[in-house]
Amino acid sequence: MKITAAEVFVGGPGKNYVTLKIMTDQGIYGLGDATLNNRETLPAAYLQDYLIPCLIGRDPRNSEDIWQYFYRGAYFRGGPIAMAAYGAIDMALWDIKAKLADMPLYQLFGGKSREGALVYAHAQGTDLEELLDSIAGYQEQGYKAVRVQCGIPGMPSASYGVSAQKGKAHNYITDFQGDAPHEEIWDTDKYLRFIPRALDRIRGQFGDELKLLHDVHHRLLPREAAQLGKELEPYRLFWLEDPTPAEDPAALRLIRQHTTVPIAIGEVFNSLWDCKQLIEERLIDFIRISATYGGGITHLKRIVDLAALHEVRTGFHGAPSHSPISMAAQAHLNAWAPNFGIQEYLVLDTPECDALFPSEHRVENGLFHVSDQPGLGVDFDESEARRYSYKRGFHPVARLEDGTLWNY
Ligand code: KDG
Ligand code: MG
Repeated sequence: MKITAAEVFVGGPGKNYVTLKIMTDQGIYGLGDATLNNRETLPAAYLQDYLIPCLIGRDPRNSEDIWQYFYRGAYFRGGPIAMAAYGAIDMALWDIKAKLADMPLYQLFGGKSREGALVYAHAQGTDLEELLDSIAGYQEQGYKAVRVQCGIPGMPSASYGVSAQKGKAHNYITDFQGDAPHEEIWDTDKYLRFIPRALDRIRGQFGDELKLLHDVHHRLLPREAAQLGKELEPYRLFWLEDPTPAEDPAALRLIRQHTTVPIAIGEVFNSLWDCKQLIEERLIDFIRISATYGGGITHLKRIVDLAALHEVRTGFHGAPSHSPISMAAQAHLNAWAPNFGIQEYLVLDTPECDALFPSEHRVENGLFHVSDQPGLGVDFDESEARRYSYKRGFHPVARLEDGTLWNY
């Protein structure tokens, strides 16, 4: 069996999805996602200029060897651009392998460990009242876990994960389009004063059963994060995400000495080597790396296995940064992983997105039910894809009130 051709498409409904399609001489094709949020053209160029030419003629069933060939063969290691490109190839090869086996992908890992995988939705409000309404809305839809992000009283601009305008839905994609990064102002003291009060209200109103998550988005110093973790303990968070910048394990050691709040980190990681120390030293409770930036299924599965050895559970990134193909790759891992924790899930199922990526994966009552179609269980409609073109976007930039650049 041989790879005969591969093509990259960039675009989508409001989002520059980077979709790879690998064709074979047996008529079976595989799909992969290389969407690197707000830097989408870079993995696309890497695929087109360097990787696809080396794929043609290879046996697509040798996904391990192909992964090693690109990873080791590049000489330079890792990085989100390269790992997103290897990740897309790897997903497409597993898609082909499972289609050849005529099985849904999770069967190749060892079958299902659960019928539905717990997901969390994103509740947000420019103020607490709006956030409470947003949480209630998700609870009514059956969600059992909700991430809660709130505008901070007195903060000069919107805080992370919150719409700039009351009553307006926050859209991570269209809000970030434009020719330069939008700038936000951040004030740690105001944030630290308000968040415990907000969690107190939320727990009081929604009771003990609803799982609550909160994303600090890398904005605190280690001592501040330790203080916040301690203050939030009575509200029994499912997790506190990215309390400090992910690349500093020593910060987490300090936080761990002061609080038992569960910690989730890893959405900015792109290799096992980024995750290894945090997992082995049990500095985190959930690993957030994604199939796209994490080099695809082959590499992500190694991380999941390492995490299982250390009682770290999965909580894969699932912002609309990634396409439904990557979500499907993660859904198959989630169905199997003995150490599955939760899956971030932002509703992507607009009619336009469904038309571009048809699939039978579905979320019901807060659980992700993986499709039983052979392969990844997602298709890609090329004629739909031709309706879309690339639009540049940027992550916002955060500054302190005096102008000092901070972590977004
Ligand atoms: O590209 C960055 C976004 O995907 C990120 O800001 C979203 O923090 C995020 C999350 O938890 O989904
Ligand atoms: Mg996050």
